[in-house]
Amino acid sequence: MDSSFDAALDAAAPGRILRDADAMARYSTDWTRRWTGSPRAVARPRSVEDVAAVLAVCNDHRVSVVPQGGNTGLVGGAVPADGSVVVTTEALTSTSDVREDGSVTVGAGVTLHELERLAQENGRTTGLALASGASATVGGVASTNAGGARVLRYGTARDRIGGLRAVLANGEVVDRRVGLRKDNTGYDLTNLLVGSEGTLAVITDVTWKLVAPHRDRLVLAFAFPDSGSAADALTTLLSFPGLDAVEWAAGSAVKRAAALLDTTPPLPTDGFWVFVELGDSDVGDRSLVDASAPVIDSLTASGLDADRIAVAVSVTERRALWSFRERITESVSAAGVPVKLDVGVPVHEFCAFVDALPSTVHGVDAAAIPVLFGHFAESNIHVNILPGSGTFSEAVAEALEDAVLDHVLSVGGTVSAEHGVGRAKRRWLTRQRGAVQVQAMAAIKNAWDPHSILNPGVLFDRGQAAI
Ligand code: 2HG
Ligand code: ZN
Repeated sequence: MDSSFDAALDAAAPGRILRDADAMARYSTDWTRRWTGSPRAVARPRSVEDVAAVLAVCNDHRVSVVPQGGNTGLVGGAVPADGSVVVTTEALTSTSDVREDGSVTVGAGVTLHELERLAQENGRTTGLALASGASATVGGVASTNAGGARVLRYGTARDRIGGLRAVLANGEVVDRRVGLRKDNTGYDLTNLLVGSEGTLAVITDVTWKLVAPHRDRLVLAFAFPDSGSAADALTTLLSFPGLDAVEWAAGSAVKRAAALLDTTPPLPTDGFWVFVELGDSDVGDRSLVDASAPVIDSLTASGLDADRIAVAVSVTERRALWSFRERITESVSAAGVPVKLDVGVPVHEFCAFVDALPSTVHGVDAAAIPVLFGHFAESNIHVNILPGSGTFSEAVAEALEDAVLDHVLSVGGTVSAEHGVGRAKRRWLTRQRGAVQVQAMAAIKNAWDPHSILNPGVLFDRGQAAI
């Protein structure tokens, strides 16, 4: 690469380009520690004009660009390709006023927790709950169509995003920030960019549709003896009034979170835990405890022991109970570098799939330790697999992924329910979506990014988006 590129990059965003190895280190490896790369530079644009100028230079010189938000992704979707320029959106932190319709436009670098703070100051809430919300940015959430714990009530990021602004590979700007509630004028570019994982444009601003908050919440946990009894209870669980979330974790996963928290779980950890979160906005004048009582009665009438139910009322109690679910990811990371899979299966396959997972995993590596949890209402299973000792070789990691994902596909599930494809799941994209759909995606990619500079190796093999 000629030095004219470096000079042009410096001129595109003066003072905003990092090349020092130490300064670039935190942009080079992602949170999972499984993915890493060596960028040639990191650009920290402060405005959409900076982003446009950086992209135009990279496009002219055919240098790869890797857009990066909070670097909390789990599929290697924002890890630099070697020799690429990382464009971090962390300095894009503008915020608009909250409008009368509850929408607000913020820079892509605003974190989810900052957006939540802004929402609460204005008597609203974001409707998106991610354990990584302190670091995850709105731009990253948009690019990956993040899900989280409250999808049941508020949908995924896609449902909360009313508009956005993004810079195309050649530096041109697509501005859809206005986010009109009704606007049937041609292709929906906002929804195309949401979930496109940085392969079509760099999202610089997002218009978020805030929602009305609850006045009160209630968190419940149920320690079912096994997955079968939990699955049998799903319809009843989904009949709780004011439902925000129905999550699950194997008892053994709860035990890990408890060890991390240095505390004792309030219920037995032999079986299958379900966590339910309720909000009071739609239960009228009744308290959540009163409103939920009939459903609890029907669960006990169907055979669940009352001493396998925990109810958390105060903020402190709710946080404590919820942390047995929310801190599992952290407890897994503390134990080693896991193979992380995020699969979804049809609801009627959930039980058989979860019960078969240990033998699926042990068929590849008898010492491997599956840690299972996820989003019960969406039949979404976070399959984390820890090595019995040391670290998995790449070959064993791939064999584990193949064994689990083959099973997922054989029952009509998805190899990525909410974390995206990134680099990690690319091998399965054609098997998941079929050649016709992948070619349709590649045609879009090639039209928007003809020199394939944006996030190469994500979704498509590097240089293989061609049709
Ligand atoms: C969650 O639901 C996140 O907690 C992380 O999606 C899942 O660590 C994981 O596998
Ligand atoms: Zn999740």
